[in-house]
Order: sequence, then C-alpha cells, then structure tokens
Amino acid sequence: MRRLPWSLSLFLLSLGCAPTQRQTPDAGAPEARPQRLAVNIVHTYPHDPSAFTQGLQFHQGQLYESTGEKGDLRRISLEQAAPLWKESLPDVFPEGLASDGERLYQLTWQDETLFVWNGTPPAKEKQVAYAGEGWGLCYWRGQLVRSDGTSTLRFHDPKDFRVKSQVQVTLQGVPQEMLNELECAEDGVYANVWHSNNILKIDYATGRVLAVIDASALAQAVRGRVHSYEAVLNGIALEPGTGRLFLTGKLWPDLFEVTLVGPA
Ligand code: DDQ
Ligand code: CA
Repeated sequence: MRRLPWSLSLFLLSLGCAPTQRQTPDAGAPEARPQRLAVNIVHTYPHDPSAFTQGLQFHQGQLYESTGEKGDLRRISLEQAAPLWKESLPDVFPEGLASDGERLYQLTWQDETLFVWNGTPPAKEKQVAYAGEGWGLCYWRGQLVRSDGTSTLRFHDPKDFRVKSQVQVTLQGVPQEMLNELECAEDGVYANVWHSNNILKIDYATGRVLAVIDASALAQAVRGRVHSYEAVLNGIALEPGTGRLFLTGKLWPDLFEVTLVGPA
C-alpha cells in the first residue's frame, strides 16, 4: 500500500477518518460499522437519589439493585423510591449484580470478594475471593460475565468464580475501556461506559461492539436534580418475559423504562 503524505495523514486524522485498525490482519471481511441507536423514554419511575447504583437486575420476578459506597443489596419497585427490603454491606464497596434464576451474585469494587445470595429474601450463602476489580456483572448461558474497568470482559464459572475465558471489547478495532454495569441479552451484552452517556452492545464471542446507544436523553431528563460529579448513567435491567428495558444512574432520582430507536 502506498503511504499517504504526512500532511494528508494528519488532515485525515484530524477529521477522525484515519484508516481503522482491523482486529486481526486476516480476519476476512472488514469489521461492520456498529449500529447507532438512541433511547426513547416510555415511563419515568421513582429511584432513591441516595442509591449509588452499581447493579440493576431482575431476579425471580422482582427488581434488585446493588448500591456502592456505603452499599447494600436491595429489592426495589417501580412504585416507590424507598427499597422494599435491603441488607447493608458496610465493610465493602458493592458493585455489579447478576442472577442465574436461582441465586444472586454481587461483585465488590476492590474488595476482591463475590457475594452469593440465595432464598427469599436473599440470604448470604457464601463469599468467593477473586483477583482484580469488580465493576459490572451479568449471567449468560451458564457463565458470569464480569467487567473490571478495562476493555476486557471475563467469563467466570458461577460455581467457583474461576475465569474460563475472556474477550477484548473493540469498536472498529479500538479497545473500549471503562466498561461498567452490564446486562446480558440474548443477542449481546449491554455495557455502560463509565462517565459517558453511551451504552455499548457487544458480541459475546468476538467482543466487537454491535451498537452504540446514546442515552444522553436520560442525563438531560435528570439535569438540575443531581448534585454529584459521580451521578452518572449506570444501571441496566432487561425484564425477562416482557423484554422491557430499564435504565438509571448513580444518585439519580428517576428510573426510566426506555425503547431503543434508530437515528432520527
Ligand atoms: N466504579 O463504579 C467505577 C467501579 C467505581 C466508582 C467509584 C467512584 C468513586 C466514589 C467515591 C465515593 C466516595 C465519596
Ligand atoms: Ca444489570
């Protein structure tokens, strides 16, 4: 391939249209452009503005939330902001939350401890140690998917939380870091990007970003009613059966039911 003159390369770079890196040189067809989607607010529900949301997850027909900072595990509802049930976790910084239908799995940020909950109301069944940070967690086809703030998603065995495999998340070849709250859907894993209004939809097998969802309409909706730099979009839950999609943020007063829409 002929090299572009230096000045032209710089010009193209400044336009953001530098040649995109391919993930592997012999990967065959070039990586498809991700879909660009936005959110449409269907309903607005109350959310506890003191909840530092780190995980949002349906479990046995109920909605659960993991909150960080001075955190807890709580059962919440769409009717009221106050939790219906909660158990405080004063010694750790709780993070992502996942359900395998029977148990709840709750990460911690830097405490290297996974909590496994069982029963109704959930009771702590065991704690499992792991290495590294815990950010988001979701369950898909017998595996727990964990983000840790890097561009890597790790797939754990729920039995002992051993890492079985991992994948790097890329958007047109560029690694995507700061992946936070997760939600496992049939056709991809949704990931909040920390301190951004974007949610990425990621292919489980290749790590490629399939869609970039612009959720800035939600930050817009809570503007003026949040008072912390850390009050960012974080919290994705898909309701089994109905497919309804709920999104919220840390310290946000609202929890939104949304639909995804194509570009205007
Ligand atoms: N993480 O969710 C991105 C993994 C961690 C967020 C921690 C943000 C700092 C919170 C500090 C609160 C203490 C006042
Ligand atoms: Ca979730």
